Amino acid sequence: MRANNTARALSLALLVLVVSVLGFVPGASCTEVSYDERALVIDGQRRIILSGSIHYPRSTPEMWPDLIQKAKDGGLNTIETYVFWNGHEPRPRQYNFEGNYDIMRFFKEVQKAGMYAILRIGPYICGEWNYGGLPAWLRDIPDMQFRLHNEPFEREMETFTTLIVNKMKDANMFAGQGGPIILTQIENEYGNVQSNLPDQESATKYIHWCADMANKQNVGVPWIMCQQSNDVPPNVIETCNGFYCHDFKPKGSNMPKIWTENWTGWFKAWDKPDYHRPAEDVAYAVAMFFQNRGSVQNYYMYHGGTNFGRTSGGPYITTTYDYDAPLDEYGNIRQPKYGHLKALHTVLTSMEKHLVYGQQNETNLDDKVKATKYTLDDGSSACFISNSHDNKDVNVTFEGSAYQVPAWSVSVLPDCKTVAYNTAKVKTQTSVMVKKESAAKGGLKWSWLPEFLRPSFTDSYGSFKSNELLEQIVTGADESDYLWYKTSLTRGPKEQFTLYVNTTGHELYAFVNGELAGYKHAVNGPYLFQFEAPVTLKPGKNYISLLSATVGLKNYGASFELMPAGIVGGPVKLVSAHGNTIDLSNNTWTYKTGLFGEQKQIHLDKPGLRWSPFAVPTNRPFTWYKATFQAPAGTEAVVVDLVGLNKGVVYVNGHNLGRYWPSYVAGDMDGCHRCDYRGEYVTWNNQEKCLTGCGEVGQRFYHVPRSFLNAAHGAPNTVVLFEEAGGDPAKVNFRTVAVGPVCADAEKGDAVTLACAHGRTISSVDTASFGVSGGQCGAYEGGSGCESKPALEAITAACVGKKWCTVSYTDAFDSADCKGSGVLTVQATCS
Ligand SMILES: *[C@@H]1O[C@H](CO)[C@@H](O)[C@H](O)[C@H]1NC(C)=O
Ligand SMILES: *[C@@H]1O[C@H](CO)[C@@H](O)[C@H](O)[C@H]1NC(C)=O
Ligand SMILES: *[C@@H]1O[C@H](CO)[C@@H](O)[C@H](O)[C@H]1NC(C)=O
Ligand SMILES: *[C@@H]1O[C@H](CO)[C@@H](O)[C@H](O)[C@H]1NC(C)=O
Ligand SMILES: CC(=O)N[C@H]1CO[C@H](CO)[C@@H](O)[C@@H]1O
Repeated sequence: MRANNTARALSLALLVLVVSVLGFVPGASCTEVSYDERALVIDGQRRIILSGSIHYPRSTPEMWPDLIQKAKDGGLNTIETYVFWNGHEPRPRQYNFEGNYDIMRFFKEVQKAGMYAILRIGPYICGEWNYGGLPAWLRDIPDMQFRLHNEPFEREMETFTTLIVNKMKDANMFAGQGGPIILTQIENEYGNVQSNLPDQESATKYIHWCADMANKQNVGVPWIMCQQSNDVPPNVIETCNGFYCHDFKPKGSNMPKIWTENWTGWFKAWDKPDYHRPAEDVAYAVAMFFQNRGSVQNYYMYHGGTNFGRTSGGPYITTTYDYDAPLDEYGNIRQPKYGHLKALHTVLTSMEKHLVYGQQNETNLDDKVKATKYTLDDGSSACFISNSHDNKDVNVTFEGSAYQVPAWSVSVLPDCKTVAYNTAKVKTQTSVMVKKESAAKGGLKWSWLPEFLRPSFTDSYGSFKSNELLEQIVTGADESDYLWYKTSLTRGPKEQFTLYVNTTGHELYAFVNGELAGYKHAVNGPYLFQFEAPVTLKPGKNYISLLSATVGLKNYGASFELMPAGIVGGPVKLVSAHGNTIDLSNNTWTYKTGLFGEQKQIHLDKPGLRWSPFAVPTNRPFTWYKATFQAPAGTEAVVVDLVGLNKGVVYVNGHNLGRYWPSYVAGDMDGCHRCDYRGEYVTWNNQEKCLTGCGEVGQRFYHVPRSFLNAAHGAPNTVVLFEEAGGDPAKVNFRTVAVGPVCADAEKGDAVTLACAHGRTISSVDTASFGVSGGQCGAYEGGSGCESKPALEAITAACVGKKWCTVSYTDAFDSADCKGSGVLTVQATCS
């Protein structure tokens, strides 16, 4: 790449523009942010940005400082988050900036940690978040068209965007004001859907309006648009999302290469196993990005967290949003991913000047092996050698030295001589997290309360009536998962029918004269299904009561917001054995949003409710359960194990932990039976790999943040369950999440470092072997015949009883039988 004078002049002009538009005088603490074709320019210096996504509503304010500090300790300099419109404005102009929606507090924590921040306003965010972050009440506004050029949508979007920007300005959060925010985003992944939208002209106008509206906000830092692909407005920087972004080039000259979403793993759905993206592959993608002139990189997610309450999107996204991120759902360090990336960040940071100022020279060593050298004016240089073959290790000669580069890996040479890091060589321990039993023996003592359904079995109690079957999102404004559709019909003699209900999902319960006739949910895919059940009608008046339940609204796709939920249009039919059909679709239907228990706020356990400790039922649909428990001692994360339950919602001390659905078992997929980090990682088209949990309960454990608990000794804590479909709470209990087995691989000369967490110590060293024959950490299968007795003894002596230990792998560990066997594998147990 040759130095380009025009580009330099342009970037200078841009800098001047940024400063003058800002309108306030930069003081000592103020930071100027602009960009050029190489990087963001912060206070006159090109910088590399190593950023991680932490979504504030997916954790608690009490967790934020620890999560942010762990990100900083992991070698990041920036925290990124979306802004969650429907969480902040649940009803028009009624705002929520409390608790885990206290966005200002979150940004102040980032600032306190001395990190930069990226503010992705959207306000459409996708994010596996309910309705992509857009408030459902927008649908009630006449002539509203989402994400197209129309006054109602643009007005609401501008009102919310301005509100957030002004809050940030008032708190001096933008870099030019001395705050942490260096980049801001408007819209999100519009390029993925734009060409499928119904009105192309309107779409173009809209996306350009977005850019202009954003620029009008005078935030003093650049605006980005991620995944805009085509039709990129000139006044924003286009950025890339994906598993790999090294081949990405932003449209428009003089723009740096920014990766807004490097997917560290993948989200989970109730019917899917757990996704894992190997640490080697994430590191490979990041190293490739920086090798190929990337300079701003964000991990999506660095901490995934939890979809508390009714926030999960989908439909069918689980309550856990762990994402296989470097920090797990509970905020624990996930090893080896966290440590392996930290080591990469350390070496990349040491090369920062070379990466953003160095002259780049690429040498192709073969079609998929490339050496890249960044040389500074002072003659110093930093190098990468990448091997993109997915199964061929190579030996290459570069500048007179020989290097072995494993398949699908990048070697990083900060001095162009010594390999300081290879993405395929994981030197960090693997920590296997275990769920420790902690509840009192004998289990929890439950009492119960039936959901008050009787009024739902009439056709009078309701909010309004209509002669058609209405869509649920519009009708209920997404105030509850539940919508009742009720009607009645008068019959002569007793007669058998089959009841058919066509619905757009997501779950349907059908009652006839107060008896549950059956229930059904859509299987993943299109959410349309037909419910069918035999029913008996009696002489006189018969009541048909249909309860439709949503499990998170769609968050992605062209016109996703118009994807209906509920019994839209039906038909709802009764068909007799003789084929006589009674079509109820145009009957008078009475509507009621929500359940009585929700209205009465049973989850708050207010006095006056008649909880019964007697004859606690099992497999009884529409039942509330309550128990008290002691908070588990210590600081380890707490989870509630809901095995045995069916589907519903769980609350602790009034906090909604999210929807639960342990009766949903993850399907079997080929990806559960193969895991090679080499080769492209994708999560679609049956190309998945490294999945776990096939055939197991989709989500069994639900996070109970410590701040939701009353920790004082003897203080009661209350768990309330709303079991919708009928389950057994007998096995429900509380557990803590702790490091169990830890394992490490080392080559001669490496130090083996093992560490527990939360004050636990190493209780035993179980394996020290040159090559294990199979299994994985926690369950290595021995029998390779290459156990090293000296290694086992030395590591046992150094580690047992310690919170952490380091032992060097020297010649002394070589065993007679397995001389020169190379990699030593060690397994120990924390307890
Ligand atoms: C780039 O590297 C190649 C191979 O090492 C070398 O022949 C060439 O002179 C270098 N080019 C520049 C501009 O440094
Ligand atoms: C690379 O070189 C090493 C050391 O000389 C040798 O053991 C190995 O087999 C070579 N690998 C390949 C793929 O040629
Ligand atoms: C109702 O669902 C059934 C079964 O999927 C389907 O065959 C039928 O066409 C649907 N009826 C309407 C009107 O959509
Ligand atoms: C219900 O009403 C709609 C709209 O008036 C009409 O198109 C439809 O045919 C009616 N269905 C039945 C079963 O009468
Ligand atoms: C750059 C990149 O990998 N983009 C991918 C993002 O994800 C979509 C699917 O959701 C792919 O189609 C893109 O190729």
